[in-house]
Amino acid sequence: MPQERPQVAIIMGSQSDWETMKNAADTLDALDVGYEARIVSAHRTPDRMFAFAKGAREEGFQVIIAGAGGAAHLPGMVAALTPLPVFGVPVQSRTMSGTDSLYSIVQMPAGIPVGTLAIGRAGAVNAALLAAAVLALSDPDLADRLDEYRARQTASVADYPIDEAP
Ligand code: RP5
Repeated sequence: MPQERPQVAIIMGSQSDWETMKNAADTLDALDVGYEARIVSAHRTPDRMFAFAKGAREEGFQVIIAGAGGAAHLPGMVAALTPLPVFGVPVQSRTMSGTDSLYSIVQMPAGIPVGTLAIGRAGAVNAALLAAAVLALSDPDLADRLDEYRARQTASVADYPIDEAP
């Protein structure tokens, strides 16, 4: 049954994060999962972040994917303000290759979890797949689509490597 409201919120600290976070959006598109993408900065728009996080459940979101880079406080702060599951994506920063982002997101204190993914594109794709897996627990059609996604992925892997054009 089509969902009236997007179930997943994809939030990011800056427009510059979209190149990475678009991979989460593309993955949710491939699974036909509704989402809304917004820029919500913990540092530059703290009031917007607070309002989003406090209202996310009432807005109908069920899972939040939060990407940020550098001093990446967004996923943890949002997780502190909402009971919804939050998956954090460390965006690859220019100066420290995303290790700063990763450490900022992953070391949450006990009691406020952020499911932290890999740095960059892989993390964004996998955050979307985890979000879909959570939703699939109560959505058998989505569970089927996830199975098909995995099957397509498996079928796309060649048995032998080939020389690629330079
Ligand atoms: C963080 O600062 C954002 O998540 C972004 O990854 C980083 C740099 O932001 P810009 O200076 O590119 O806007 O808040």
